Amino acid sequence: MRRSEEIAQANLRKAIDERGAALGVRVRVADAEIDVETRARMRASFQRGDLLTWGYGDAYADAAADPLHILDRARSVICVAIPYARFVPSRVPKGSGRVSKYAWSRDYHARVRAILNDLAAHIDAAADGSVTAIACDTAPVAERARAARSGLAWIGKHTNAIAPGLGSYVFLGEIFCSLALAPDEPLKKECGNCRRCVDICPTGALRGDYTIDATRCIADLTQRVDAIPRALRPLLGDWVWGCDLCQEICPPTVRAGACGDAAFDPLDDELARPDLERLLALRSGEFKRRYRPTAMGWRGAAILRRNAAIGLGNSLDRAAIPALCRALDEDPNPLVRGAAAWALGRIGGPAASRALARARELENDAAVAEEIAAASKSASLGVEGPS
Ligand code: B12
Ligand code: SF4
Ligand code: SF4
Repeated sequence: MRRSEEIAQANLRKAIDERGAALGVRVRVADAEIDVETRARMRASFQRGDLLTWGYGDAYADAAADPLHILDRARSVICVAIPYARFVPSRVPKGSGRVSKYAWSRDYHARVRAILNDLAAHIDAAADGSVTAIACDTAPVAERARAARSGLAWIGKHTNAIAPGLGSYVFLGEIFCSLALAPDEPLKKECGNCRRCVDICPTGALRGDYTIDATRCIADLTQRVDAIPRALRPLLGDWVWGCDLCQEICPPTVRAGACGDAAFDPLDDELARPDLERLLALRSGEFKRRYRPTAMGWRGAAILRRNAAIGLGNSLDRAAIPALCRALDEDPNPLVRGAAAWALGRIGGPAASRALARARELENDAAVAEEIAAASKSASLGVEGPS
């Protein structure tokens, strides 16, 4: 490389770092080579069925490991970490559900894309032409692995990317660039003997070898648009969207504290700790106003009502029975009626049994009728019965 090119690149890098710092994000640079190790790890994961609900296969792994899939002239990848940890609202009312930190603010994609576009515009302006393409989340990019390659973060046993000093509550985004910027060095860090995330995961999704069976992860289960497997429902506890347990316990993330951007504050208290009965009765007006602007709005109102029913069942609180009966009798969506039946079966007792017997006479949907039959058995055994 000529001396003048070296100086131009060093100046560009300085400008990227300065702009990143002004935006409150961390930036590192990776090469744009095919990541052969990641391709192999992803293929193995998909073959095991770890990402079954996502329909990923070899073709996705090949694309995700190859930056040329996003920008055919790519020679470097500028990896960006955007911290989002904010304080958990102090008010935790009885009967409320839990929402992952990533989902209670305005949908993060908008903020992340605005940051990436801003940085990319600076790079294009410095290069005097269009040399960039951005990606965040939805494109086939192995974002964690590329972040690790750039030295932005290292990958923990919970499979999240951990940025030194910021922890794992960081969103990732990339700017693919046709200029060959000098890459940064990967970090030499790993979890050692720590297994806190593995031990706390309620569903056993984490294997402890830096892989996950995502079909058991609560983040995946609460997004499912088909019925959540019955055996896993009790393990959801009160999570109604996503799950943070494996990160809440992770030492580097705990040490980092609430270092996130204020754009990721809960839009309101209700979003961070939704009242489960109110969520179970969610209708389209409130959904559009309160939930659709957030990541919780991705799958529609009925999925949130379904998740609220499961949370109420897991509360084992008989005070929830009237609300669950209403949902079982009146909710237009079979998934919600099925989950309400399951919740009544889980809480159990005479009132729940009577409601299930009544609903059995009236229900026309075969899948819901099957849920009611299974729930009736549990209900008659009371709260100590099987789930
Ligand atoms: C599908 C998906 C999910 C699925 C599957 C998650 C999973 N672990 O694969 C579900 C719905 C479960 C999910 C959950 C969450 N997700 Co998600 N998800 C994605 C998405 C769209 C694709 C991920 C993917 O391809 N998975 C397949 C696996 C095999 O690949 P991978 O995890 O990306 O990378 C692995 C390999 O590269 C391999 N690897 C490669 N090289 C090396 C080298 C070494 C040394 C090691 C050890 C491993 C390794 O290990 C990596 C880690 O498992 C990405 C966005 C994207 N395009 O990348 C966001 C993304 C991974 N999700 C994100 C977030 C925030 C979450 C949640 C925290 C949200 C929540 N709280 O509910 C949880 C975390 C749960 C968890 N423990 O993983 C962030 C993660 C940020 C971060 N700091 O890591 C991403 C990057 C979105 C973004 N742009 O910010 N997610
Ligand atoms: S997000 Fe929750 S369910 Fe998923 S791996 Fe972490 S602790 Fe387990
Ligand atoms: S909790 Fe421990 S094992 Fe899990 S990712 Fe964090 S440091 Fe690694």
